[in-house]
Amino acid sequence: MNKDYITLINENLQNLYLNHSVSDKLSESIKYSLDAGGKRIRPLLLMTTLESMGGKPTDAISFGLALEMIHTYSLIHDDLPAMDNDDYRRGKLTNHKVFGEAAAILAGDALLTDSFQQIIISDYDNDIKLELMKLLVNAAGSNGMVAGQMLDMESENKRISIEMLETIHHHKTGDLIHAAVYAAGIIMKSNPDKLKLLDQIGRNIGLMFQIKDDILDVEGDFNIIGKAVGSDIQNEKSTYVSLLGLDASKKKLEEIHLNTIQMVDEVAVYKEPLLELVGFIVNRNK
Ligand code: GRG
Repeated sequence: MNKDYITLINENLQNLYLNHSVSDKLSESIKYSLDAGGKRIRPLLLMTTLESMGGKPTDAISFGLALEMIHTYSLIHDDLPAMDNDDYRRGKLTNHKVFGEAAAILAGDALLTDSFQQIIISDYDNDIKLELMKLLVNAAGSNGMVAGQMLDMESENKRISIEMLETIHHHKTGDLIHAAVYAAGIIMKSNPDKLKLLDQIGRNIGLMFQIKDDILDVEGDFNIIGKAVGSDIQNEKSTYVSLLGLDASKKKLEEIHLNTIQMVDEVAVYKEPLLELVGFIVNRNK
């Protein structure tokens, strides 16, 4: 995992709301969550995929910021009392616990809306901007993350099939992660064969990310992951672990990892950076 990339992403995120003065409370609420210690997996994935494809990692910044802004909004809203009702996120009080529910809703609304501004003001060619917009709208909206969240809420306290679980995570977590990987191909104007491989790699990484998240909910340490452990079991949520068992979940994770390594091998000019990041996602402890 490239620490310089994380520093660059953090610097850019910190500069976003420096001169916003229409509402200090809104800016403070947004900055609190943007700067709360996220791993920056989505922009990192984009920068690293670009590097592995022989592109310029800094070309990732604008779209990477947009992804992290949408991701941050989704976490703020997910923690609200009407949704998961969580008090802690990344080891800190959740946004609504500090700023109140209304401000937390508005901080999420603002982050979502402002994310598109990052693409509009970027240096990408207009045709690339349009493709990136389409990708982001599909990944985040009513056919993407929001739909996945809805299905997830509807399936609470129910035993669902493994197919339904995959559909939920394909959208709820997978679509944004997929967009991070696929965007590298759009930015580099890759040919259809490479785009197809990036599409599959992005899907695999999204799936691995979620399986690992479910495993961490059972095996993780609160002091490291910064949120309650065992919450899925307590909320009677269907997860890979509850449907397949811990060992089968780990095996599935390993299989998808091996398949991903093969595809990265095929598409990358320098495979090491992307393989290292994928390894981090599979082996992370938070
Ligand atoms: C509220 C519209 C709306 C959507 C919420 C993604 C999501 C949809 C909710 C998050 C619920 C959750 C904890 C899902 C598990 C996978 C996941 C997205 C974990 C958090 O992502 P990380 O690990 O977070 O990248 P950090 O804190 O590192 O940024």
